[in-house]
Amino acid sequence: MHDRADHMERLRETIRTGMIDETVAGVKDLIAMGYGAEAIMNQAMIPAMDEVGELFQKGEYYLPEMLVAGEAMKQGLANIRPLLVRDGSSFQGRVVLGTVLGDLHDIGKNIVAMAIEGAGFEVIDLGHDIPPEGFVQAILEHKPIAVGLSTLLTTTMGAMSDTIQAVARAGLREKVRIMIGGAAVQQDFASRIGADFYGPDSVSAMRYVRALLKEALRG
Ligand code: B1M
Repeated sequence: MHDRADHMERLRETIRTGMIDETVAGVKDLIAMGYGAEAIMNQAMIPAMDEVGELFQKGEYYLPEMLVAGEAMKQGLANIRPLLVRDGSSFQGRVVLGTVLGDLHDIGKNIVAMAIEGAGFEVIDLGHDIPPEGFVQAILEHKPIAVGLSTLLTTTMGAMSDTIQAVARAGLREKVRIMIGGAAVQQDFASRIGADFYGPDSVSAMRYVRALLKEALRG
């Protein structure tokens, strides 16, 4: 019989080694044991991704291992989603999210989307590898309260700046707030490229859009 800590450790291991079915079963077990979404993500799932990143950096993992671990993570998260996302009946406003051009990483962005949806917002998730014009089009079409850009690669940080400039060129900069996040970026970069907000994690991003909504309702 395993105790609770063993279940967390086991989930970390199944994600790290890309065992998809076992990951889904592990997430379900932890939910049945009464763990909340944040505990499961913060104690097992996100640390597993960090371990995968370290193994890749050390040359012990190659792209295929990172890929299957990422897939296990995504399938596990799909089972966490119902805990975080309400039925949408308390619609509060719309937020556009996407990972910028050249970057295929979308797990962190998906977690941010779940947190924001969970707070009652409608999220228009554009996906990954989104060119600046894709964000501009989405702002015109959906008129969101905020746009969120995510990136994990240092090589695609420039695409964030390009996107903000494209939004400004389209005459939309005053109409929408832009937040950025993802492991490659920090506050000083956000300030430098003229983003309105840098979110280190999903909760801060969710709090920011909530604060924006309060401001809009007051305004
Ligand atoms: Co890639 N990868 N990867 N990868 N990968 C990293 C990012 C890397 C750090 C690994 C390493 O070397 N240690 C490294 C980047 C180095 C760098 O640029 N400094 C790297 C590399 C090099 C690459 C490739 C270039 C490898 C290659 O081809 N040689 C390649 C790039 C492909 C491309 O995008 N063009 C590549 C590919 C991949 C996979 C496709 C195999 C897979 C992605 C699967 C997927 O996303 N669907 C993958 C994975 C899984 C990783 C690691 C292991 C895990 C990423 C992850 O999901 N983290 C990663 C190592 C690591 O991060 N430790 C790595 C968990 C996630 C919850 O965290 O995304 O940071 P994160 O999100 C957080 C916060 O940052 C924040 O909230 C989230 C929740 O707390 N946040 C926001 C994120 N977006 C936000 C937006 C906001 C606010 C907050 O507002 C809008």
